[in-house]
Amino acid sequence: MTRKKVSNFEVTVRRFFSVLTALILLVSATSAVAAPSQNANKEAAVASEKKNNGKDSPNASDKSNNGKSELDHGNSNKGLNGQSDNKGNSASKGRKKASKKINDQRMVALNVVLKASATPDFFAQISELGTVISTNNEINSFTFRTEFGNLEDLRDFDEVKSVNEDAERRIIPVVSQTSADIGALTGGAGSWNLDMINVTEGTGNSTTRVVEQTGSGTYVAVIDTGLLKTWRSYFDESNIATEYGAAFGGGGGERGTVSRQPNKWELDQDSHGIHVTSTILGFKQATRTITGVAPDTKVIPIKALGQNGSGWSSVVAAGITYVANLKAGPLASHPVIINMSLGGPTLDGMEQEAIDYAISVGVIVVASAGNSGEAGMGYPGAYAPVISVASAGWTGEWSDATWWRDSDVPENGAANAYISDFSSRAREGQQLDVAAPGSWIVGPYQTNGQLSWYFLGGTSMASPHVAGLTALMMQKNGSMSQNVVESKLKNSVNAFSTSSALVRPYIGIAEVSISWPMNSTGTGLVDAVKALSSVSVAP
Ligand SMILES: [Ca+2]
Ligand SMILES: [Ca+2]
Ligand SMILES: [Ca+2]
Repeated sequence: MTRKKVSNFEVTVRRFFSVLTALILLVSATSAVAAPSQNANKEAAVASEKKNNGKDSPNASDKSNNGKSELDHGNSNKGLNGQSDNKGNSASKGRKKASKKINDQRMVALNVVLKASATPDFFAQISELGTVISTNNEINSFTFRTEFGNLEDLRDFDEVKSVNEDAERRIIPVVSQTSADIGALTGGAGSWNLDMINVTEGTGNSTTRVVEQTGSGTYVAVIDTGLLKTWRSYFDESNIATEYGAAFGGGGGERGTVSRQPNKWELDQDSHGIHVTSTILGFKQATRTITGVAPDTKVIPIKALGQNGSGWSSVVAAGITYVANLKAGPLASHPVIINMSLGGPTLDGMEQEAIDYAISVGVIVVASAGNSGEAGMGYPGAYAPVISVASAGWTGEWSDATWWRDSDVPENGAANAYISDFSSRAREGQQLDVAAPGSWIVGPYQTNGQLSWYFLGGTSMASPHVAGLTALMMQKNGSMSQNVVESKLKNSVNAFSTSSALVRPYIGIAEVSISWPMNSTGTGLVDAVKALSSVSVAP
């Protein structure tokens, strides 16, 4: 018996505190704010509050146990009752309950991370509290359906490293969706964004690359909404690693078990995942090919979010673990990068554990900062080991008569760049690493089932620039670890020397002043030429 003893009084007090926490969570969940946007947008609402982070989140520094031994599946099954809930359980009947009006009996899904594989005795004990509904053996974790009030009881077990509610995750919303008019992007266009980070050079239609690498031999797993079933109209089949495409569903309190859904990765109906993918690979538009950051990489489409772009951290963790297993197995000799243009207001211990596992086997993890502005970053982007990306724009995007597409972005570092007003600022305890273009990024986006292309904004669009750049760096030297890549990216940026700029919101509209604080830029705007020069060729 390794369970810590606590007095009934302490349990009651703790439960009461948990109930207060639950109320705070409920209040903040209903007070979503509209993200500031450059333009009116159908999807601008973002739940931006940080919900009770310190309370339910595991201590990021509590990484003392490195054991990766497997959760004992057989024993865990033996010790569990297999019921969908514990309403009739004798153990729970005997527990002191708080009053119903404060609802600590709410059935929830808790993500539990263990310090190592646990004993049958442990599972026998927790079977009195609820039911294991999913396991993630690689990271010694499971999702447990139980009453919210049992969270502290679980945390009291010595075997438990962290426990928190399964956390909401969703795509980082599009905040400046606008024109579908890309007709003048003629002849294999590279848009301004690739010139700004020095992947291409020249006028708006240039595909002239100024970096040698193209991502050949690398894989980028895009954990997102998956791809539209029309994806072959936008990408060459050779660029999509169909053999590794995967979808994961379920999660959360109401649906429970995380499940693998084999072919659903190419049945997305949201378009977010395909747009993110297009920044990495480039894409076809009619007879044209618009170039991408890493046009020869292979994208592994991972659908971990539902058709409305929302999901759960346990499902994202399953996707991360799946990619890590690919890197530990069939893709051992290839660089593997994860892009996550998604997030939520709290860090989840299971997702954190999955990220740590992925990094430990050599995967490089990149995520968007979030679109919540001053309300702060989302998770997993704000989790320090992750490479997090803010959204930048170019002050030359619009003139009083036309837009950039015939222009050559000047080679003046970040002097004509600005940080998008929606881009999440790093609050205390959050780490924002770099900025990349995230405003007016063109790519496939279907709103009516027909092939179509849109200019979108969001840190969702910024993150794949850095994931693609990471693929170029890893092509040059695939032996680099996460912290080496992060450090090289952060140290090769063009820093922002100003904190405000005049930006024209659209053609013919008067310039407005946009300013940004120091905690919104990371170290600065990524630069592919400088980042790649900082990488030595693998011996
Ligand atoms: Ca340039
Ligand atoms: Ca970081
Ligand atoms: Ca240029």
